Amino acid sequence: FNTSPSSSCVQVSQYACQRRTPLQDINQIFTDAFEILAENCEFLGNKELCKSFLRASAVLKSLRFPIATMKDLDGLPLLGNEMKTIIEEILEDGKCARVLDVINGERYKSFKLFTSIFGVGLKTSEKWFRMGFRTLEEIKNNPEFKFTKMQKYGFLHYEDITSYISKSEALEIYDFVRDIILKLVPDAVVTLTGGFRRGKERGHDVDIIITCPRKEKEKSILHNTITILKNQGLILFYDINESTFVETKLPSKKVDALDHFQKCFIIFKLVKEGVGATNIKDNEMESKNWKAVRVDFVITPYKQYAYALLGWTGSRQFERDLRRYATNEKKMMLDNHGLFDKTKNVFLDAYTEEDIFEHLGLEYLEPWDRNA
Ligand code: DCP
Ligand code: MG
Repeated sequence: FNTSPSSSCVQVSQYACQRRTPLQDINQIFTDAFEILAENCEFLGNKELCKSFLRASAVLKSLRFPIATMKDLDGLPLLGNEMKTIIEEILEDGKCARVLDVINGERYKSFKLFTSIFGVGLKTSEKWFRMGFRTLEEIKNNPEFKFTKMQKYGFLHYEDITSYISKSEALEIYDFVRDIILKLVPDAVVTLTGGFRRGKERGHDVDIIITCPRKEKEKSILHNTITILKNQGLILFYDINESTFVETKLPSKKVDALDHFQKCFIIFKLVKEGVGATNIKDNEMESKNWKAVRVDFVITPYKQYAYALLGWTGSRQFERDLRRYATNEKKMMLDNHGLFDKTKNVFLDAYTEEDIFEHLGLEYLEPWDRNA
């Protein structure tokens, strides 16, 4: 797998699902540049160019050697002239003027700031930017603004939510929640997914996926768990989206479509033992003994669990390439709910991620090799 710069003998696939992409990225100087440019395109609504930058970045992330000369790019897919110009400039100067322009640009800076608030997406950012706002203070203190409840709590816990969650914090929450769920439903399956499952040491949220092999038994888990957590005072905010999943519906054609499973977006109160247990008056000198942490719960029927797990493990770019591969190379449709074979006109059952890779004719990749 791409261990040598003389890539003549190794063909690098254009699909991340046919390459191993471990966590360690030895071409980060280039992939960071591409990802900033991609993000800027996303903020500008230029989806095609955004895709091109992300695919180029993902190709470089899969290499097991650092790009040292332009010759090292020979034979690599998805690196057109636009991409090569950027790589060449970084090789020569250690930086790229186009990237510097982006990160110093008003629009990029504002969108970065606005989208960092829980509950604020591209549409709201665009609106605020057009209205002339540039800082969080201007927005927070504007009496005319009507914020959603999510945004209100996003502002309230802004510092905590925008700081990183460590793996040990994620595991602490996961263990705690799993114990509660297993007391409710002993044969429930509770899995820590997202970036932490791919081996990341830090993340921006804790993604937990839940199912039960006994049909329909998963249905009571979410509300009962939330009630218990609420009673313990551990929920700062929550928003439950009920399932709109329909088993007969074909997988979505949109690559980034959200899934229809029951889920809950939470701001969890992670209490740190032994911190801030001072008896000094409420406001003075008291260090806060808890941290607000973003947690997502996703509940799936057992039949869809493997697909949901694969979908929620990510990375986002890995998922996009899996779907693109299924569509273009296999005449199949893949999303978080299932895999439909258009040639045979059937949904393909899968109970493990290995089953899904097999249906797609792909060599199995472990979660830690999916860091595209
Ligand atoms: N995902 C999804 N539907 C959503 C949200 C996420 O299918 N509504 C998928 C896409 C990601 C994976 O779940 O590949 C995890 O999403 P995150 O945004 O939590 O990303 P990571 O966990 O990979 O990174 P981070 O450390 O930023 O949380
Ligand atoms: Mg995550």
